[in-house]
This record gives sequence, structure tokens and C-alpha cells, in this order.
Amino acid sequence: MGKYLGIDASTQSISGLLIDTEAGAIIAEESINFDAHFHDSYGVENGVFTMGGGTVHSAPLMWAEALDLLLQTLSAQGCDLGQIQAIAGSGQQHGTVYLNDTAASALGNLSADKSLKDQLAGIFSRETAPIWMDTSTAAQCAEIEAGVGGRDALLELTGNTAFERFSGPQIRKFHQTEPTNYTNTSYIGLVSSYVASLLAGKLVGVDPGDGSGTNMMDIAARTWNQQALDATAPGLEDKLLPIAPSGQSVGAISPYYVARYGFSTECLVLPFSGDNPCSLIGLGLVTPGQVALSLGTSDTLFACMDQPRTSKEGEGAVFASPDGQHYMALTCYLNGSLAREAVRNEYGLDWDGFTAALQATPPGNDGGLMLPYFAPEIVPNVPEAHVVRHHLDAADAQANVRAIIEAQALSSAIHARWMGVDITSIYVTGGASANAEILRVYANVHNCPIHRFETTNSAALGAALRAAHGHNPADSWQETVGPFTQPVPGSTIEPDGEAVAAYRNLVGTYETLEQTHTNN
Ligand code: ADP
Ligand code: XUL
Repeated sequence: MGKYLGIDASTQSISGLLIDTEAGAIIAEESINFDAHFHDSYGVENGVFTMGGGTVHSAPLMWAEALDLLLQTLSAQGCDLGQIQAIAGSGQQHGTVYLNDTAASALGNLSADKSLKDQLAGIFSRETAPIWMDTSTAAQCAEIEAGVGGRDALLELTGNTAFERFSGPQIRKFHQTEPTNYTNTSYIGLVSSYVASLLAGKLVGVDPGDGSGTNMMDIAARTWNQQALDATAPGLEDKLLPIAPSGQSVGAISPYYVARYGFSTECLVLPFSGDNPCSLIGLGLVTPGQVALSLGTSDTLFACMDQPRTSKEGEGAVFASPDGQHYMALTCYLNGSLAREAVRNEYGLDWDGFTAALQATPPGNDGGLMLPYFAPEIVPNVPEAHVVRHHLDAADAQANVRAIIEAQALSSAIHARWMGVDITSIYVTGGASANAEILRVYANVHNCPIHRFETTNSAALGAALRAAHGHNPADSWQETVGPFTQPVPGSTIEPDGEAVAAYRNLVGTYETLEQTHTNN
């Protein structure tokens, strides 16, 4: 029993969520939005740099500065950080951070008189970090698959086919385009392991949940796979730390945070994991068969599984669950919140206006459909942004609002089939899950109830619960997650018979439209 902090380093913000396991309650939740604080100093938009040709990066030094600001804000609000017994975290998946040979010593000798930003500016062998939105590595994906003996061989070795956003293809591109900087890189981490390293004051390894999203880890053994490393870049094994088991503390928090923010010297740091694997825990999905939907910057649909079920056609990914026992199946869409915002902004609406448009239009949208590829899409694989309107007038704001939400929900039904799970209820999280009208469309398309939770940040909650379990490993996962993962009473959204019938026919129509306009 005690107080545990979960930190979620995501695309557009870094958040902290503090739980008290004695009270069974979330006692603080705070978020630092990157654009609001760092747009001028780093030039990020929606937390990222969009660099052309599908290349999307972010700034690891900004994440360090944001971590200081988050802890300062929590402390200024009166949170007694000294009572926290353990911290775990969650990071946007796949993104890679490249450090030089000064990093370990800089992290180990942090002075409390100066900020992280002032002390760590020199540790990078690459100033920017490619992130999950990057779609520029199709060539490297093909080369890696060929390098291990083909797509099926990579699937067999790592559980996943090669994806543009996965870490391995991104590392290969760096090696090919900046060979000297690659040679000068001593350590390659993921967003998750980098932020854990900032807290621990030493280099921390990648956990199996996030290691699964690299195309380089043997998913069954939960170790790096040498054949996959060889197919990615030379000497890579020397730049990676061994996979760090998700539940084992890497040591106490760095003295920097004790002196600066009043943390206890005993406060433990656990490895961070990916945001989706953490959401699995934060929504209580520790039993196989349960399904969840995250409507964040990316939209993801995921399920807990006993065994790693693989997606041969490259529709989905499989990750190790940070509970140490299970796996998760995941379908990820790049056109999530930013695509919804593109429609909202195009018609000059705010979220209330967007919601009103959904309320004013009928399920099925009188036949109006949209393929919402405002940016390149992961599923189906669409390399170039293009939006298709089918029986849909571009001037009709309300119909376009409904069209994008129906497109996203229909696509989530089509591309969940590979998981082989009978979807009987869906747990939701992510910023857009605050919007009941969006969720109503999902309830009707999937013909099942949608359950909502107290926080829309299940990744940060899952991280806090991982910290609690790491500190009390004798507790069962069910005991740990149970008190925090009950749906809010009365908040469940039930399907409506007539709307369900309208969507039953529309799924096939949408699928045909999708196939006509993509190569999938
Ligand atoms: P991340 O994946 O970066 O953690 P979040 O889960 O915090 O993202 O979601 C942030 C997004 O939530 C915003 O970009 C915004 O588009 C969306 N959002 C917030 N409130 C609403 C709302 N009422 N309706 C629809 N979308 C919303
Ligand atoms: C999952 C993925 C995204 C990021 C978003 O494979 O790429 O959901 O984790 O933060």
C-alpha cells in the first residue's frame, strides 16, 4: 500500500498521475502540453516536427525540459512527492533516442542547481528523435525483411512484420543516411527507456512491451534477436542494453530529484513501457479476450491475449504485456485525433460544434462516406495523404463530421478481425473518449456496450499501477488493478438497434471503397 506515480511521455504532452493504493484513488493528475510550452523554443507543432517525405521527428531535449516542468508543477500544487514509493512510466511507442558517450556520465552526475535541459543538451548523437508518426522507411522495412529471409521469417523471429514506424527500420535509415553519427552513437533507447534513464540517473534498458515494437526482439524469449539486429544495422548489439523486465526496479531515483523536488531517496524507478502496453494495464486488461479502444493522437484498438497471435498481412502488431505473462494484439491508426481536428478546423468548429454535428446527422450519413487519410495511414497502408469523399459534399460541414467518425469506427471493425476476438464490450481511453457522441458511433458499429473510466489517460494510470505492482509483487495483478479500473457507474454507452442495423450493411460498402482506393 502506498503512493505511486505514473508518467506518460506521449506525442503531444507529458502527464503525471499519482495514485494512493490505500484509498484506491487517483490523487493528482497533471499534464504539460508541448505546443503550449515549447512551440516557440523548439518549433514543435502538435508536439512534432513534420519534415517532409513522411519524416516526423520530435525533440528529446524538450521531453527532458517538460519532465522538469511536470514535477515542478505537481510540487507547486502541493503534492508531497516525498511520499511516492515507486515510479513507472509509459512512452509513445517506437520512437528512438540516440545518445553519445558522454550520456552515462552526464546522467550520473546531475547537479540539482541546474535544469535537466542545461545539463543534458550535449548528450545526443542525433538532436531529434524519429517517432511513431514517421512513414519514411518503406525501403528499410523491405531490406530488413529480406535480410532475415523474408516477411514470414521476421514474423517468426519477432512476432511482427516490418512497419515503417518501428524502431529497427528507423535505426537502419539513420545508419544509412548519417553513418558517422550512427558510429558516434553509444546508446540507442526508446522514448520510454530514455525518460526512465532521466529519472534513474543512468541508462535504462527497453522493456519487453516496447521492445516488441522494434522488429528486433524475440517476443517469446523477451531478448534481442541477433539475426534481426544484424539485418538492421552493424554493431547494434553494442548500442542497446539488455531488455529490462517490466516489473523489476532499476534502482532508486537520481539524487537530482531528491534535492530538487523532495522525492524520497528510497523511491524506486521501474522500467517504462509503451503507452499502449501501459493502457492495457490501466484499463484492467489482465485477462485474455478483453478489448479496448484508445482515441488519442493515434487511435488504437487492442486486446489481451494468452499467446502472441500474429498478423501476417501487416494489419496489426503484437506486443508483450508488461504484466509479464500475457500479450496484446493491436491495430494502430495514424489518422486519429489530428484527422478529427483537421475536419473540425476545416469547418471552423469547436468540440461542442463537432458534437452537435454528430447529433444532427443520421447513422449511415445518408450514404456519405469518407476515406480520412489526412496524413499517410498505417492501416490500411496508405503511403501518401489523400482524402476521398464518396457521395459526400465537401461543403456540408455536418455530414463531413459524421463521415470521419463513421470511417474511423468502420475501419476499426474491419481491421480488428485478424485478432480473432469476439468483441462483446469495449473499454475506452484517450483524449477523444471524453466525447460521448463519438463513442455512440463505435457502440453502434461494433454492436456492443462501451465502458468509460474516471481518467482518459489510462497509459499514465497503467504506469502508476505497474509501479504499485513492482513495489508489491506478491499481489495478484487482479488485486492491483481492480480498485482503479471499474467503469464509471452510469457512463456506459449502449448500442441502439436501428443504428446497428444501418452499420451492418455499411461495413461491406466501406470495405469495398477502401479496397478500391488502396492497394490492400
Ligand atoms: P496522446 O495520444 O498524445 O496522449 P491524448 O490521449 O491526450 O493524446 O488525446 C489528445 C487529443 O484528444 C487532442 O488532440 C484532441 O484532439 C482530443 N480531444 C480532447 N477533447 C476532445 C473532445 N471533447 N472531443 C473530441 N476529441 C477531443
Ligand atoms: C502504436 C503506435 C502509437 C503510439 C502512440 O503502435 O504507434 O499508438 O504508441 O503514442
